[in-house]
Parts: sequence; structure tokens; C-alpha cells
Amino acid sequence: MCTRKFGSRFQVPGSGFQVPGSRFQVPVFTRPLDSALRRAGANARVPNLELGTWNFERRKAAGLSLVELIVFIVIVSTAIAGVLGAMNVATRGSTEPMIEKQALAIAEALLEEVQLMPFTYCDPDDANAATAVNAGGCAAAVEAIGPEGVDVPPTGPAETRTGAVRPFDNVNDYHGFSMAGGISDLAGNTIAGLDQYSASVTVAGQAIGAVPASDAQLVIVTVTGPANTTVTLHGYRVRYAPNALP
Ligand SMILES: [Ca+2]
Ligand SMILES: [Ca+2]
Repeated sequence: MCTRKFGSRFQVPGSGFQVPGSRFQVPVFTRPLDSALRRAGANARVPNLELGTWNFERRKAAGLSLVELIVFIVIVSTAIAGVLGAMNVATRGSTEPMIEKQALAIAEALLEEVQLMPFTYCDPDDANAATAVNAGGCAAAVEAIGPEGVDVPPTGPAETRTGAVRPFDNVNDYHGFSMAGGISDLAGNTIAGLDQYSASVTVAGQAIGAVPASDAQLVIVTVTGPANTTVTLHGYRVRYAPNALP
């Protein structure tokens, strides 16, 4: 019986089996097969103990060298730095939409406040405000563009947005109105968090198709916020209820 030796320390003396069609004897090792393979070197032809053949080749396990590992770390670090840089830019840019959305919300609220005001021939304080069919029917106070002053009957303080005695009572009263250094509510209280926003309003007659400029008004609300953010909204109001009083 011929016994192939891979080193006498690894072979069980007298053990092994015959390779089919050959006189070759497959040794049986006393140590794990991997240990014998490592000693045999890369691409060593070794016996397949289960199949009894020699057609099994085991490649030497390939790891990473130090240079390969360093190159890998450099590539991954560069990629991560690029991703983080893009995220940083996106994060800084994401504050601008927030300011724009806030400015838009202020502008929408103020435009709605103006458009919900009456649009009458006479100032609602006028005696004939509920019955006049045109400005000539007013007793004394025709509703004119801008807030009515102290000289418009009934005499008293000029109209203001938050006036306790004579608050704005028509769409056109908001013409020229502005809030600087903060946005305030109808009670005159500055709203927390909106102190860096400003707003202004203009109102003017504007014909809309068959509706004459005397019966339609264009309201323009402009809101300015931090970082020179400006939002402008246009809205129309027609005189559909000329005698409706507050
Ligand atoms: Ca008025
Ligand atoms: Ca007015």
C-alpha cells in the first residue's frame, strides 16, 4: 500500500483509502484539514475525503493588505465628507422656506382681515349708511379711501385698526396701513415670534370686467421678514353689500 505523505505529523499511520482507478492512497490527517492545507500552500491539490477524488482545489484565503485598507478608508471618508457637506447646505437652506411660509401666513391673515371688512357707500358711523344707494345719499360721512379723520362726523379720534372708539370699518380704511417691527393682533398686542416681520397694505379702485373701479377694490398686502424675505399678495373685494354694517 502506497501512502502519500504531507508530513508525518499530520498523517495517521496506516490510515487512508484508495483513490478510485488509482493506486494512490489518500492519507488521513491527525490535525484539522485546514491546517494541512495552509501548510500545502495556495491552489494545492488535496484529496476530497468524501468523494474519494483529487478534483477539489482550495484557494488560499485572501484578506486585505494595509495599503488596501488605507485606500478604502480614504475613499469612504471622502464620500462621507461629500454627503455631509451636501446635508449642511440643505440644512442651512431649509430655514428660508420657513421664513417664507411664515411671511405668507401673515400676508394671508392680513388680506383676509381686510377683505372681510364692509364695502359701503357711507362710513358705517353715518346716519344713512344702512339706506344710501350711493355716496350722495350719505348724511355727512362718505366712505373715502383711507381711514376717516377727526373731521369726519361723528367727530372724534381718527380711525385706526385697533381704535376703541373708531376702528377701521371699511376695506379702504386699510389703505396706507403698516406694521413695522412686529405683527400685532386686532387688540394691538405684538404676536410673539413675529417681531422681525413687517407688513403694509394698499387699497385702490380696480375695475374687474364689467364691475367698475368704484365698486371693486384691489388690496395688496406686502409682508417683509428676516433675510430680506418679502411676500406680496393681491386680493379683490367688490361692493356686493353696500349697506351691510359691522
Ligand atoms: Ca371708515
Ligand atoms: Ca375710509
